Amino acid sequence: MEHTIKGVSIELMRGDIASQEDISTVVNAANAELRIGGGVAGAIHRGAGPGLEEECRPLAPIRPGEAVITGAHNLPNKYVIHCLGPVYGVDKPEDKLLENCYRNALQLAEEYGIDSIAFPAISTGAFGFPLEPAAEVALHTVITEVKKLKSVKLIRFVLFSEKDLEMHKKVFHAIVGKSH
Ligand code: AR6
Repeated sequence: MEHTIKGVSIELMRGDIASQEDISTVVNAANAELRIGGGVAGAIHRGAGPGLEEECRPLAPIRPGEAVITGAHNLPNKYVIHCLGPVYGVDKPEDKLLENCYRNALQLAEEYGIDSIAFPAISTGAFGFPLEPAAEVALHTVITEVKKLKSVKLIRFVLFSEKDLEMHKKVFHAIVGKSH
């Protein structure tokens, strides 16, 4: 699914965040230490190779909602933006911290003149954020930020399962149907 808002293409698709060959920057659902982990962080660090952890070391630890940028090493991209999502029920307010992840990632992308960025569904795996409210925060934040973007022209959400993709589509249409 693809939809253009104010000249920025927003795509929702099913896939693996570590195999986005046509995208310049991928976002990592990181841990505070910016180390290899499970889920997205595992796929990204395995794809990038050990050089990524090495580059990350002096940037860690990061706080919930924060984003930092590194090279992509052996991944087929130019940069990785590492975001620490909130642990649901622990890091509060969860919505605000999750919103900060998406906003800070897009701000960093603008600072680096990045034209295309792919996000996973941050915090919805090991960190336990329920999918529907997480999709609402993610899509609402991105759609709100679109008007500020100059260099970013493509924002892709890469969802791991069909169920996750369908939920994001439903939420996206509800938001866009209301305001655009
Ligand atoms: N590509 C796209 N999405 C994926 C992939 C993939 N390769 N693998 C999993 N997902 P998670 P979090 C989905 O747990 O909740 C890590 O261990 C997954 O189904 O990766 O922010 C870190 O080290 C889910 O919908 O991130 C941290 O400690 C979503 O991506 C912690 O987990 C996010 O799941 C971060 O937890």
